[in-house]
Amino acid sequence: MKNITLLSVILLGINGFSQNTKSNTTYSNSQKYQLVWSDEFNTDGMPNEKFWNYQTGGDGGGNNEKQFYTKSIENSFIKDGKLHIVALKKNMENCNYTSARLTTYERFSMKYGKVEVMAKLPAGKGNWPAIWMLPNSIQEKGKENEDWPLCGEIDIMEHVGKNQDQIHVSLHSELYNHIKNTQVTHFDKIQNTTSEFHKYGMEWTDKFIKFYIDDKLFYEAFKGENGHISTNEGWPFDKPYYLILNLAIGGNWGGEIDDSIFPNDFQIDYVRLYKAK
Ligand SMILES: [Ca+2]
Repeated sequence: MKNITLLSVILLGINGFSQNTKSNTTYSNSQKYQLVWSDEFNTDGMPNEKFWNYQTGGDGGGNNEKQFYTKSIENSFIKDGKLHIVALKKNMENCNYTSARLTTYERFSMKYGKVEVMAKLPAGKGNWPAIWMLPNSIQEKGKENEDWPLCGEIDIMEHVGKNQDQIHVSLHSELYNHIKNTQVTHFDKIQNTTSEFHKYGMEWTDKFIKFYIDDKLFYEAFKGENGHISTNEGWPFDKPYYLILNLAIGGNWGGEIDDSIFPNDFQIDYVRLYKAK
């Protein structure tokens, strides 16, 4: 999933808002992490704008997607401890569907660390929920700006409803991206992704990126190995990235849309971001 919407420029670096800095966790390689940012979605109503930025509009996300992203509480709201991103069959400008895309851009970004998102995916042909990251550099104007795919992209979870329970993770770069069909990607079946919550995780250091589902290693890539040359063109993952949660409809990958699936509800129990201790 790519997104080239431009917003105003503020680089927050790895500092940001923190709800809870007390919890510690231990991960697979026994590296210890400290929670530095989280949203447990405990307060009903609109998502907290101290934590989340909306990217709105119907530009198709560079993939010919069919939704119009809004800031309406119809399309994203918190209820009973969960964030709901809801796609609706509703006309908005030139689009036949509405949905939401929330990001931590200008709220929190991180270089290295660990991401954990507990989510239950929406079922149905035509949808395309995603948990992913882009670097601040895609939004910068002027000298620091990097266009996609040179900037890089980290896809922690992608699922298209037409392939039920097939979870994809990907790393995109100038040398490896889906336009050239050279992206670094991995997919596999995970049971009950649309009926149960699963934890989608990513561990990121200056040497590797590893993806986890329910704390089990799903895929790993190492800088400088297997063609991942260590320059920015091959491994653009040494700079601050922000997190994105969205529910796309249709498009080049989402495909044909079954209009009976709406309202289509992507539920997120929590987002937790950690730094290595
Ligand atoms: Ca929660």
